[in-house]
Amino acid sequence: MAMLVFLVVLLPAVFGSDCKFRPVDCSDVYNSGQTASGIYSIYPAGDVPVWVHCDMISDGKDEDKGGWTVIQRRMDGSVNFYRPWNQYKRGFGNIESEYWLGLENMYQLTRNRKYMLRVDLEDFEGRKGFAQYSSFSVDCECSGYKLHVSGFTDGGAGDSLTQHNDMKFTTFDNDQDNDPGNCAKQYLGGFWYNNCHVTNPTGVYLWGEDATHFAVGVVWHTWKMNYDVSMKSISIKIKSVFW
Ligand SMILES: [Ca+2]
Repeated sequence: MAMLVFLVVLLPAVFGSDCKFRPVDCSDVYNSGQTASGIYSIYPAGDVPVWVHCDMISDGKDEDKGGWTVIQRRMDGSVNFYRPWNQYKRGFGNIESEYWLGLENMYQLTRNRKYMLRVDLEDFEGRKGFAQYSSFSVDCECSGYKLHVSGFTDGGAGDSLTQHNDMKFTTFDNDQDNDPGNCAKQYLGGFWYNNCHVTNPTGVYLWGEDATHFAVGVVWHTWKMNYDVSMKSISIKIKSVFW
């Protein structure tokens, strides 16, 4: 009897009212036995499906493998990231190549579960580095989608994100940064700009080093120590943790 009550109470929460499996994030996908990297639909807010790339193979410690929900990816310059607030809010791009998951989805995910974050980087010489953070969350739109990130672990790329902790999100049409001007307009992206940045993941896709316009590229400054160097690829991913 106890087991029956348990099933009746729990199953609708896990599978939804129509008994369809609704993973909240890629950890749920991974834990359901789907352990191949690729495109899956997740339900960050419980009802509306969102397509996302799940990274099931990011290396590191065993407990860090699998179940990473990719929230941003650059790899070939195929998508323009200089976009207005509403698009950063909802998400944009091509799920098979470059995309931004959307601030509202990030908020919905991180309001209900605790997440860690990992940034995987590759330069045009084929070198790789990463940075990992034990805690990541995004506040509601009513708080400017403020970023909370902490607990840095170095994977060779250094810490370019902690300086953006507690910043609100800024786009060219919504200036919430600490600069007298608009950092999104100056550096041609949309980000949790401070005054203004040490990383610019949504900047202009440049093919390596280019000093034509200062710091507008896909910069991760603590790795290259050079604002003119743009990454070949960057993948920012989050994974729910339980403690
Ligand atoms: Ca400003």
